[in-house]
Amino acid sequence: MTPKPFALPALCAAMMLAGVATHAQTAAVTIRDAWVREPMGNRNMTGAFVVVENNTDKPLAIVAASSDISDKVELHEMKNEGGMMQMSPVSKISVPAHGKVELKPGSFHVMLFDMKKKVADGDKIKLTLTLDDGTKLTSDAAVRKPASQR
Ligand SMILES: [Cu+2]
Repeated sequence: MTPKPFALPALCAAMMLAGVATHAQTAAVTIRDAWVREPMGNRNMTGAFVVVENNTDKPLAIVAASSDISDKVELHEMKNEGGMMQMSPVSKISVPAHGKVELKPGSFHVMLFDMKKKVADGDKIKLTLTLDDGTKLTSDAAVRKPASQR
């Protein structure tokens, strides 16, 4: 029995279509490189950082964050005010259409307060961000000691 010569191209086309559809669905908004700063000394609060990419045509915003390790999680911004680094809560963090926002030390970040247990370099916690359109993005965030503290 020899396969029908036209069977293979038809299958390929079907697989390509399926591939494109799946890709478009999963890539609308992505979250990556989540990490948490190892708390300094005996403090039970710290910052969490992540990159959020918006591949859609409409601007989005991060409006809330939550974590399995803390019931008090805030969105923060760190700014240089009169030579002093000050951080303050913000109600949202914009993610431009076809753009990204990088939550990083010295800039926007997620603040975890009253952490339920001590975490150290190598641990993992769950970090969930909620967008203004209702999307929830969850990621495992690795606890790391920043290079400057090693
Ligand atoms: Cu903060």
